[in-house]
Amino acid sequence: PHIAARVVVVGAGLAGLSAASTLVKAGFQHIQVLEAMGRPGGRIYTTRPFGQNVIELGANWIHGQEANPLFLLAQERGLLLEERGSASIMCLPGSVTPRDYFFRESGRQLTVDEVEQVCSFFSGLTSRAFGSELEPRHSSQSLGGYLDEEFAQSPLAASEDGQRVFEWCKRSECTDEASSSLYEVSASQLGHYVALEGGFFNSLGPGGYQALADTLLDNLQPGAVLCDRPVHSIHWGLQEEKNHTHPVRVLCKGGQCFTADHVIVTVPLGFLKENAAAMFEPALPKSKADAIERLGFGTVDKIYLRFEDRFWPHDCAGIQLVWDAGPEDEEVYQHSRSEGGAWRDMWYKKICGFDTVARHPTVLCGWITGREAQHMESLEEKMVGEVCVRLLRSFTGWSVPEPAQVLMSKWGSELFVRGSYTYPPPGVDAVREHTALAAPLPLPCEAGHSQAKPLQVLFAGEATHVSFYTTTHGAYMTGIREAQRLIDLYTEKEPDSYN
Ligand code: 6YU
Repeated sequence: PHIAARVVVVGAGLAGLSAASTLVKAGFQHIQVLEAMGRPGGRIYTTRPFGQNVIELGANWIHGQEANPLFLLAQERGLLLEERGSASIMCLPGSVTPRDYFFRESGRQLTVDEVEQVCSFFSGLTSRAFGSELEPRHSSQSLGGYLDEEFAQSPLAASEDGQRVFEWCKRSECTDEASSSLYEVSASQLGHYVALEGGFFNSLGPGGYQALADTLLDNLQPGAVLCDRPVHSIHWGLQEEKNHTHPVRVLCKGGQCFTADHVIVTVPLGFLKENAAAMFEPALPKSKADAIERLGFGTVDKIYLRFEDRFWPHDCAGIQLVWDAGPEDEEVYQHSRSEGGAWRDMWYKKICGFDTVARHPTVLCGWITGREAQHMESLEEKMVGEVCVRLLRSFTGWSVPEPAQVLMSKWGSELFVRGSYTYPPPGVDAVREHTALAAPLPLPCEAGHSQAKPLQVLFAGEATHVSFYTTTHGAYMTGIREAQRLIDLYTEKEPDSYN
């Protein structure tokens, strides 16, 4: 069918591109994607700063295989890495191997046994949270509070090394949760996140994540995606009797104006937190404004260091930093909260460690999260590189050369993103808030009052998925979900459930 309705999609990340491509395939003739940045992809950001092999500044992996449509798409297009052994693996408590070298601040290397025992105990605890197997007394606790309480009862807590490795586990888990601290994440709400079966770290081939975004772009007409078009405001509920031919008008910063029957908004939650109040006319309903405020959106950054030569042993997959008193140590955390900005001077203590990088034999990738990551973004790359080298030298005692190149992501300062991904803070009903964020406007109760046209403003994006938030497949599925609402509207099909 040829469907003449005009649809504007705001944002050309995975959600926006999957929405646009699904609509085009269903016969929609007038699709315009407006992207604020100079490139499509959003939080997929594949670059080549160190030669021809890719470096991912945003998403790296496809999480899970079974029932993961993005994994299937990548497989169908031959975009997956063929040799699984050559993928980059991020060192998380659940994926520690003997090839991960853990060092104490004193320069002493910890034994594999010591590290593995604590990490596997830690992963058991987080699995219970993700599996909704927490006891009722943990239901209002933060993830950090729950973990501390359980760890205190374990014999592993008797050893000082055990305590310090446990702190590393919490710091490292912050990269999964994109949070400043696990004391700011709800323990019980994590149970709503669904981890798909199959490898957690499925890697893409030589074209990286951008190759996957390109398969969606290929379905669109030339000119369907306009970059450098930041949307300034969205005016909806416009009525024909007042001479409006379409119910929605989308205004870009440069003054360009697009009229539409429907707009699909896929901007990140971080952008909404900062701009939603001024962006919509009429203003968003309270349920949506509350969801934007209540859900958390934190920063995860990567620091890439390229050296002329490799200085670490061949069997070493990464170097992990175990502090005597790091920022996820509860006392340090509470103290730094009461002391205001004291954590700024020690931002580098939030770096979990440095992992090796696939296809880049002389590159290390450091991980840092939260307010400390945001602070790092304000520093010069050269200075960040110097701090990293100082840490590597003092923890390992190895002779570490100056890096030839330093490159870091800046997701917290990126005006059109303002962070990395979504997490549920303590006390928040995550399912309710993700659902409220996803609800199209006008809401059914409002539509009943007037003769308002349906589905004027729709919402997609990672943060609008109840169980796959934080992920690329979640973002991808929400784009299809919103496109499907419109397809059903024009093909008069009984709508399915849109979850
Ligand atoms: C994944 C991974 N991965 C690392 C890092 C980051 C993220 N994720 P987009 O932002 O893409 O698009 C919106 C567009 O809108 C954007 O282009 C804007 O410029 C534009 N825009 C904004 N304002 C506008 C305006 N006014 N006008 C016009 N346009 C405007 N996900 O699956 N695997 O390895 C990682 C990682 C550093 C930053 C990730 C990963 C998250 C994904 O990147 C992200 O969800 C999607 O790309 C978002 O797509 P989108 O379309 O919604 O928005 C709790 C718990 C769970 C347990 N954890 C599970 C694993 C969590 C992930 N873990 C690892 C993360 C890594 C390493």
